[in-house]
Amino acid sequence: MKNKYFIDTDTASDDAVALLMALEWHDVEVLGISIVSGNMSVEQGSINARYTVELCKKEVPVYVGADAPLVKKREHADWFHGPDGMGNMNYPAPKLQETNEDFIEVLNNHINQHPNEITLVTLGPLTNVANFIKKYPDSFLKLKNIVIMGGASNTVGNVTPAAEYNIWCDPEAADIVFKSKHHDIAMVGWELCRGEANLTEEEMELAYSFKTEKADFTIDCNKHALDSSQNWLGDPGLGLPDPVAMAVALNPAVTTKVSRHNVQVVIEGPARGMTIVDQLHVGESEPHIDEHWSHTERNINVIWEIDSNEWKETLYKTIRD
Ligand SMILES: [Ca+2]
Repeated sequence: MKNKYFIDTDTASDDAVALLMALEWHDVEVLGISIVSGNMSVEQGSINARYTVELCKKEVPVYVGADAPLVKKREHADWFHGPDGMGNMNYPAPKLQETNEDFIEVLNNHINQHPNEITLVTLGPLTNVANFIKKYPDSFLKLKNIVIMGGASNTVGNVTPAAEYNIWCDPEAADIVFKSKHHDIAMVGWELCRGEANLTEEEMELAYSFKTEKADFTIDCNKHALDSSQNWLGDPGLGLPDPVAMAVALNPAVTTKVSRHNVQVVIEGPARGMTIVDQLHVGESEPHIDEHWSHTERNINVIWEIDSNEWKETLYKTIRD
C-alpha cells in the first residue's frame, strides 16, 4: 500500500519540483494539493500546481485555500520567482480544473478514513494549516506526520536577517501550527537548503542530460529563481528549498541529524517570523526565570543536517525517466 500524502503549497518554481517529486515517488499516493497565498497569488499558484500535475500525467485534485495570511498583509515573492513563478517559460494553461470543494472538509474526510496514515507536507506559509487546526484540532492530531519547509534553526534568515519567508509571511499561522501538540512535526529550515544542498552547474547539466520533460522542467522553471538567488543572496548554484523538504519527507536516508526541541515563533518586531529553537533545552528548568520559556514542551523535530548527495539522488530518481 502506498503512503498517503497531502501537500500544501504556494506554488512557485521550487514548489513545482517538490510536487513533481511526490507525484513521481514510487510508494506515494498524493491525495490532494491545497494552494495557499505566499510566493504567488492563489490564482497563479493553482495554475502552476495544475500544470505540474498534468506534466506528471496525474489527476490529483487541486484546491484553492486562503488568499491572504491570517493577520498580516499579503507579500508575494514574484520578484524572486518571476511574474508567473515559473521562470517566465510561457508554459501553456493547464486543462485540469480546480476543485471547488473546501480542502479543509476534504482533508478532514481523508483523515477520518485513514487516521494516522496521512503525511502532510507544507511548502508555503502555514495559513491553510492553521485554518484547518482552528476547525478540526483533534483531526489534525490524527495526521501521521507533518513536514514543514520553513523557518531557520538559530541561524540567518532570507527575507529578513532573522526569518525565513514562509514563517515570516504568516507568523500567527505558524504559531498555531507549532502549538498544535501534534507529536511528529519536522521542521526543514532554510539553512539546510543552501550551500552543499544547491545544485551546481554540473548537476544542472546532469539533469539536462537525462533528456526528459521532467528534468528540463526542473531546471528551466527555476531559471528566474537561480538568477535571484545568485544576485541577491550570493549563493552559488540553484537552491531548491521545497524539494529538499520533500526529499526529507519521501526518503528517511536524507536526514542525518534530528532532535526534538521547543521551538517558538516570533510574531512581531524586527525578528518577526524567527523560529527560536531551544537547542540546549534551557527552558526546561522549572520554574523558569523568564515567563516566555516557562512550562515549555518539546514540540518540533528539528532537522539539523541532511545528506546532500542523498537529497539530490532522491530528486534524480523522480526526473530521470
Ligand atoms: Ca513554496
